[in-house]
Amino acid sequence: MLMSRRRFCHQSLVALSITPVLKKSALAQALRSTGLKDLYKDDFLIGTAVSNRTLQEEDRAMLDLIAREFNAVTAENCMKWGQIHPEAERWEWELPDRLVRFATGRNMYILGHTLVWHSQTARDLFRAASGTGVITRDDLLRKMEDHIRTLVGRYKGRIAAWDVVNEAVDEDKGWRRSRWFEILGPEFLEKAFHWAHEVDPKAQLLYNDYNMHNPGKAKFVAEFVRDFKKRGVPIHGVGMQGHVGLDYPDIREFEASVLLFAEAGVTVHITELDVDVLPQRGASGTAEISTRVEYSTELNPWSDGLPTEMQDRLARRYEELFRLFLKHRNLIDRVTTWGTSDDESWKNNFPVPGRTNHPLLFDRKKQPKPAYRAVAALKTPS
Ligand code: 9MR
Repeated sequence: MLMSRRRFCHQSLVALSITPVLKKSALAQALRSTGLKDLYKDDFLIGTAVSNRTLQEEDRAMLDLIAREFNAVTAENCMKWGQIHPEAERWEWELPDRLVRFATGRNMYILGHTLVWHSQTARDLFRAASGTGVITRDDLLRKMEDHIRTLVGRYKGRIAAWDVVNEAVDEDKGWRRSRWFEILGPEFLEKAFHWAHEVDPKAQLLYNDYNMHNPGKAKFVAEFVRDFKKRGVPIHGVGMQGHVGLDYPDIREFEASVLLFAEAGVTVHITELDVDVLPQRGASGTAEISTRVEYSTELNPWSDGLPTEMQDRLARRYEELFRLFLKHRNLIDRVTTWGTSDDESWKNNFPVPGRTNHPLLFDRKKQPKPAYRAVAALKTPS
């Protein structure tokens, strides 16, 4: 399975012979020069998403932290269609090039996110060339092909894996009725996979979606993955985003989906992990980005920092998730958190704008949280 894993040969941590009292400081010391990526080097890649701000400002502190802790990076936003290819003849290469330079120089696994998605598209993508009406099927296919060939081609051999299609399934209702689907039908997925594969036959090609623990959604995805494989459509992996909460979903549902995708013949990537600690209201336990819930102070209880008891709950939840990932380390290629420190998380503004969320492994001062230590401790001999 993991060509990628073999490429990364990091020095392993010297076994720590420590008493429980010393454990925390010994761990901290050991991790100063190394990171989670080293602890998990025999299990799976450990990744993070890199924000536009980090790339624009060339934020040294953040980039150093990323290089120390992670061996895989995903562009959080800068490779999405609307950002990298905002107009038919305009490509914005600067930020993606910076990311690829940074990661290539450090021998990191780079994940291209994402080739075809219904959200964050270019303004004119679905408009007819004449400027009025909807684009024809053939013209849209041509645009998609040109986009994929140009983007995958530019980074051929350097981007190890692509989220080829993102979020094309509408929970347990089947295909999402997106513009892509309305104009092209489900065939758009196959075309995207074929073109990406033609351009870079060595790249791992993934289908990526949220709420993949939902049994109906997982079944639908596993079925089309099987069908693709049977018909020679080049799909190699499924991305389970993993935008979860402290008590949803049930870990057993998450596990059932990992097994289902593995049985369908692909590897599993955990692509966008974060754990929402804030109160839920309505349909807020989802990553459907059109969801909006109005702000109120009751929905924002930890604006001055996360109390110890909540830090512990978060740590236990991360521990539970990583125990599951370790249990299925032969099926899982990569675990990526959706951002590095809490201040940069999309969860501060979703689904309620303007809150203070604490979903990641590093706090607002870029310091490791108890959740980080819980994840590290799973791989540290005591
Ligand atoms: O984290 C991303 C955020 O900065 C963007 O505003 C948002 C809007 O599209 O997208 C976020 O990332 C999404 C990812 O690309 C796909 N899965 C869901 C993620 C969270 O919305």
